[in-house]
Amino acid sequence: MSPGRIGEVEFAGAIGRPGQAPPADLHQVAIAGRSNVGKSSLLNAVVGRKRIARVSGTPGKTREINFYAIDDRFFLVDLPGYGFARAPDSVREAWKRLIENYLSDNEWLHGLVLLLDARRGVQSADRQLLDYLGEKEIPVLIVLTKIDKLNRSGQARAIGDVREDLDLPADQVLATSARTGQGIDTLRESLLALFESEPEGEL
Ligand SMILES: Nc1nc2c(ncn2[C@@H]2O[C@H](COP(=O)(O)OP(=O)(O)OP(=O)(O)O)[C@@H](O)[C@H]2O)c(=O)[nH]1
Ligand SMILES: [Mg+2]
Repeated sequence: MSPGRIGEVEFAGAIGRPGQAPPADLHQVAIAGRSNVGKSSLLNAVVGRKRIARVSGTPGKTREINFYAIDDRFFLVDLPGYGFARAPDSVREAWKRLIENYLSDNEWLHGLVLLLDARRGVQSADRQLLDYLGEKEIPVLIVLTKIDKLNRSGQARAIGDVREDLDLPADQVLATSARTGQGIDTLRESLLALFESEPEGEL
């Protein structure tokens, strides 16, 4: 499948409970990461629409799995954030069930973009998700967000630390900023390239 460029973007629907079906049978790439890491902002930047996904300074803004149809051909999926310290255990458990249910046996899922805050790097909740993705053999793209908050040397250090923590080759950590647009074109290309690979269910 070759999705080409991003044209029309439309909110297609949301899933709030495990087992609920996506709004359509379309190929998918999901965006995941801790609460407040910048998932919705990055999605907006990648599709070139300022406010299609809701952005908020309050962690836990996105509580459902939101599906954005691109040219009616595939979905970019905005996942609810995890690791929000002030969320009660019951809420955290519900998010985990929802996300794991979505990720497991999803024959339409080509891969996941995992966002890490450039200032925080890899946290334990990120490792848990990475372990889970490894088990399921779901391809992952590692992306640093809010890189604009660091100066040049800070940026290099942040990228180096994540590469080392995750034992990744030099070109596999992408630094981005939804604010300045840094890394967004490259991210869009890498993200679209995920659609060229086989989805999970066809492995
Ligand atoms: N400086 C800077 N701030 C950013 C960037 N991306 C997002 N933010 C800010 O970070 C906050 C959270 O952004 P969201 O896009 O809502 O984050 P999210 O990961 O979708 O959050 P949840 O839906 O709560 O999980 C907002 O105040 C954004 O304005 C960025 O690249 N640079
Ligand atoms: Mg969000």
